[in-house]
Amino acid sequence: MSNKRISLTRYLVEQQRVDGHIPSQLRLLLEVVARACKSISQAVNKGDLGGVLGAASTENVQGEMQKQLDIIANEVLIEANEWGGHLAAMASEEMDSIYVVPNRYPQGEYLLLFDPLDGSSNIDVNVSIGTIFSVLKKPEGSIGVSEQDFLQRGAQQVAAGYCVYGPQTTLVLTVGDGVAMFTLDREQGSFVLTKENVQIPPDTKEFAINMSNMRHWDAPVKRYVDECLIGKEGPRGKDFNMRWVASMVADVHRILTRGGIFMYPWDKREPEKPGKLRLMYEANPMGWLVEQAGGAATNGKQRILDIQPGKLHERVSVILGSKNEVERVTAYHTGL
Ligand code: AHM
Ligand code: MG
Repeated sequence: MSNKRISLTRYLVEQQRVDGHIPSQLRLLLEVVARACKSISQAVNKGDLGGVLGAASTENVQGEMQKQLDIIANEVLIEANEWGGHLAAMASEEMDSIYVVPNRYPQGEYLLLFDPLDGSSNIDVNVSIGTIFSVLKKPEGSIGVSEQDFLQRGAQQVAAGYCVYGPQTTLVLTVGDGVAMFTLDREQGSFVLTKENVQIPPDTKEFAINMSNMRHWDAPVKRYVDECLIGKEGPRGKDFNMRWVASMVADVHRILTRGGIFMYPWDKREPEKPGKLRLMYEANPMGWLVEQAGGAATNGKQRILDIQPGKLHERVSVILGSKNEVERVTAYHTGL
């Protein structure tokens, strides 16, 4: 990368103009999402000073208690995005059904899905959290907009990303041409390109999984983790390290930065649930980012991005990160 500072705006304009990767409506959408993330970042930074910590007295559609910041972040994203004319509708972890852009505003061609504040259990303890988003195109010829329009495979995403609120606020983005990272310069108030062409090394010695669920796992996941734990003396012939932030954004950010494997697999606690994480606004955007950086993402049996969603808040088992490790865990499931 050259020494000159490239802002997110400039990066997107160049993607639009030089490379033809993004139409102007999509560029506007991404700028608006970035602006919303800046404002969420400010609320996160204020913490107790802004009175934003602690629980709200509501539950979301998944039956999880909401935190005040979950609700604030959701509102910030909706308010920022509803009036610009780039969207037809939005969907969020924190809303039961889709939010159609009110008819006082122009309707756009895109659909935006988000987990407004991922890692909710880390909000009050000052550990990294983030926003995850996925962008789809409204299917051609559909009249009005319905939940059905959202039910597209992850492979059909036109943009995806996340913003991690940690020691730095970093926005990570793909429009299908690799992965770029932008760090928030708080003095200037703008996101500045700090990494391009992000690549995940194919091999790793670091795994991320909630080990307290071990007794509930299925045999293939147990086998993989057991082999990591045996280390040098076992079939892997090397020692492994473990990291688990419990914010998917932070765990995936580490993997995009230095490699690793992240798993939130199906387990026996609630066997009818395919997993904990949500397909459309957690696994799909993260899966595409990881693939765009040379990694892989599966549910143990198939590529995440090939799964046809049956409903908006569908859950999925997630195994993603360094390609050779993800392929190994997947092979333990499929027997191939
Ligand atoms: P959330 O969207 O309600 O925050 O839940 C998703 C989070 C992920 O960020 C993280 O990987 C996982 O849940 C943590 O789960 P656990 O509490 O089992 O460690
Ligand atoms: Mg989440």
